Amino acid sequence: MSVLPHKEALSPGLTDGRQTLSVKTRKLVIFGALAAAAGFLLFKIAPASLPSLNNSLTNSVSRHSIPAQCADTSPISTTAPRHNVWKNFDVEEATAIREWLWAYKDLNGLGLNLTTSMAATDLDNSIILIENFPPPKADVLGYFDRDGASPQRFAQVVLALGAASPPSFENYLLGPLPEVISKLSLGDASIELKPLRHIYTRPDVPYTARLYTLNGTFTERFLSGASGPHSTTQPRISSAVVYTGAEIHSRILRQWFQLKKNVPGSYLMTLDMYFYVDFTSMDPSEWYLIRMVYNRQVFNTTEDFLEAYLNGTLKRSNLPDVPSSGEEAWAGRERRGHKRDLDERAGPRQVSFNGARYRVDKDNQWITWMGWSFYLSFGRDMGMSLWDVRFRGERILYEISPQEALGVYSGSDPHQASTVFLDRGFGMGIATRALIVGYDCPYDSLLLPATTHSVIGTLQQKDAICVFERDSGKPLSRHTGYLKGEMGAVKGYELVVRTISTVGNYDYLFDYTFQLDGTLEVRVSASGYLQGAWWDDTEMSYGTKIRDTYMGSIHDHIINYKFDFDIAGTRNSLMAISLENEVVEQPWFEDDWGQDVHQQKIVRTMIRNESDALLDYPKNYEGVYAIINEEELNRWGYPRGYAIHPGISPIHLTNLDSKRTKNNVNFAKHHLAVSRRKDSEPSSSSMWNVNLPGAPPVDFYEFFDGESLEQEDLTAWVNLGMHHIPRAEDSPMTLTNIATSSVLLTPFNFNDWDPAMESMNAIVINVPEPGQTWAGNENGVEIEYCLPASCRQVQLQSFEYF
Ligand SMILES: *[C@@H]1O[C@H](CO)[C@@H](O)[C@H](O)[C@H]1NC(C)=O
Ligand SMILES: *[C@@H]1O[C@H](CO)[C@@H](O)[C@H](O)[C@H]1NC(C)=O
Ligand SMILES: *[C@@H]1O[C@H](CO)[C@@H](O)[C@H](O)[C@H]1NC(C)=O
Ligand SMILES: *[C@@H]1O[C@H](CO)[C@@H](O)[C@H](O)[C@H]1NC(C)=O
Ligand SMILES: *[C@@H]1O[C@H](CO)[C@@H](O)[C@H](O)[C@H]1NC(C)=O
Ligand SMILES: [Cu+2]
Repeated sequence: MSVLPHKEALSPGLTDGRQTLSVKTRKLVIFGALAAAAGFLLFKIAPASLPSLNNSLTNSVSRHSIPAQCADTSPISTTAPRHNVWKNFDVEEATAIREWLWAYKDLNGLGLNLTTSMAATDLDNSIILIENFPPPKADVLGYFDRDGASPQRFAQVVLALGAASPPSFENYLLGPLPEVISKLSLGDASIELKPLRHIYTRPDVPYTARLYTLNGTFTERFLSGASGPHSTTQPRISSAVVYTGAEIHSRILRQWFQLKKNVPGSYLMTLDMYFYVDFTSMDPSEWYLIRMVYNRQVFNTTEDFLEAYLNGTLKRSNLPDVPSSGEEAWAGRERRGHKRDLDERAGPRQVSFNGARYRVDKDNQWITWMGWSFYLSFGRDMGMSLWDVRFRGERILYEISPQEALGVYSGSDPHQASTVFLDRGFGMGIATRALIVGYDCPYDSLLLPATTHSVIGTLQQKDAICVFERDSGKPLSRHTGYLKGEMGAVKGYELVVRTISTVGNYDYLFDYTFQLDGTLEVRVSASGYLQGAWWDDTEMSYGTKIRDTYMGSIHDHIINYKFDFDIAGTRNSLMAISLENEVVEQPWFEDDWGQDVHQQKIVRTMIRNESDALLDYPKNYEGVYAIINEEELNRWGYPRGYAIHPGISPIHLTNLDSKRTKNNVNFAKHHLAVSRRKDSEPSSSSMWNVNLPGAPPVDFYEFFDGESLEQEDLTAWVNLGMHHIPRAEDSPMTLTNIATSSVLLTPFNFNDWDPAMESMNAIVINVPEPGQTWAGNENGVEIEYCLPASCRQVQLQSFEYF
């Protein structure tokens, strides 16, 4: 292969836009040394505009030698110090557990009477969850910190008992599991299947809490087949279907439907027609329409509606928006509008020229970077969690995990005004989709898989988690100064771990960003489609019109996180640091201004009682909360601590009095809360909270029962979120720059000084002696001059979708 024909082959490709160009780039790398010259040229000119192609070629050749291929940027493998006790079961293990459950007989010789999950209806018993149950913390600390035995493992098994009477959901703990779980055998008498109730604040989970499957017969009967791939409309549901009040034994399951156009972007294109249906019966033939609403007119039956239509008394609403020609795909993602200057070029991409700077134990999903280390786990309800998060060898957090994603809507129509989504019910873990590499995460990301075993079976999502290091684009610290050692900067490198969960219309980006000074930023961002509504003038106060007949409805998002801090051990306390104003008199002030001084002061208060630990950030952020260890002091005598520092939009729920969120979203009603950490209080919500607002399986307020917070193991429950006031630019999709919220967990006298000063990727500049030139000390770290691998193309052939 000679260079010349290759160049000729390239030229036409270059004019065909980015995709052709990238393919060629990749080939060149493969062709190796002979083609390297051309490869280098191409790489250098790739971002340049086409007319100057020939000039660039000649100039580059004469100026530079050809760099070698960069070192491999794959992460360096390592071995976790302990095995990951939180990792979910693999396929073999889950299969063994499933087989055990199928074969199980109780003392009376009765089995579980299971039907295969995929084939099961509401009337059958089926497995809806098999998941690794986190071992008691004490056992894990024994194993991790005191060389104790590896904790016994248990599976959490959730069954839908539709064939039981009364039907219900039942949680079980199965175990202790054998060391090799895939060798689980029914004959092992020590293995038990026991009800798991201690993690809930009510004893039972009624069957009305179910997420039923819409039965085709039903849509045929009431919606005249207004559903299915060839229909012009499709039904969409609101949530919070069971109004229980405070009644534990409510047996009602009702839900509003709204019709939407069955075209791409249908989430935005709702129609002015609503159905209120009773789904309480487990026999779909007994489901019934309570009433329907059209153009603010209420009908008890579809026949009444039809009669009003035929006898001419029906007040018609406007015809749904008809897009003008060329605008039909307004709700899709196809590019539209003018080309912007230079936009035919690919933008910058980050390259780790010197190779990856993190290590990974893929089997244990354990990652280390710049003094940080952590394990990952993955579950059906909320997706990814982080465990045993350490900085410079010290555990900072035992667990970080999202708990719930709440969406509460308002409107002047029945659907919007009754929408409450708690996405844990749908399963944000099983809603985690393959990442679009190069878009969702940089090309050089490490991709990790996620496995869940739920009602939809075993789901192995290959590229579910990405890990990458990035340059934050600004120094973490810097100064311009003139005395020795004053001038310089530390680069702001960060390690990001990300997953994206698409729950119906919305996409949630979960980010954990580790920083060099020991700060961990936790952030959630949203994109995807708004929940659209039908626009008419009565909706003015409840959202924003985005087409002639469509609008986005106002809503709150609240995402609750669990932060199980261990600051210098598990004995921790909660400190509120606040600012107050004072007026003091000082003898040395006496002339023009008088002797009194108006200034602020720091007030440090210990919050000793759980009952006082439902907290809001102070007005104007005048203060901060910190988890501290009163017995472990830094060199200057302060208790070592970590502060919970509000980032962007650290909100709580606006509407605190809705009956639809009476007791099931109590975690959302303050900015944050701190409770005693307990194995029996693992989560602030549950997959059934959504449907049991009055008496939910987890009532968060019950965690706050007056226990002492003085030098105890503490958990902080922190909310992120957004008051989403829709705007025209939410169409077609919400933007992650504004729809974002964050909190920073940041050292607060944890150290004696800034530990990021350890960083070698830093410069010190000294003012030269007269006659000398400026020089900087960069600790010998040099950026390699090398040819990076070509961008990984978006591997759509292996893109997983279901
Ligand atoms: C087993 O479940 C089926 C429904 O799947 C039900 O019809 C049957 O009565 C159940 N059998 C027992 C013994 O409970
Ligand atoms: C819907 O319910 C009817 C009545 O119980 C049942 O016969 C039918 O099989 C169900 N259809 C689906 C798709 O589940
Ligand atoms: C609709 O049903 C309600 C409750 O059953 C009843 O009070 C009302 O009169 C009915 N309306 C009409 C128009 O039939
Ligand atoms: C038309 O039909 C509606 C709905 O059934 C009924 O309430 C109304 O009385 C009817 N009006 C006339 C004029 O027939
Ligand atoms: C916390 O406060 C409650 C209510 O004032 C009180 O009953 C309880 O004894 C206090 N707990 C402790 C540990 O002081
Ligand atoms: Cu929103």
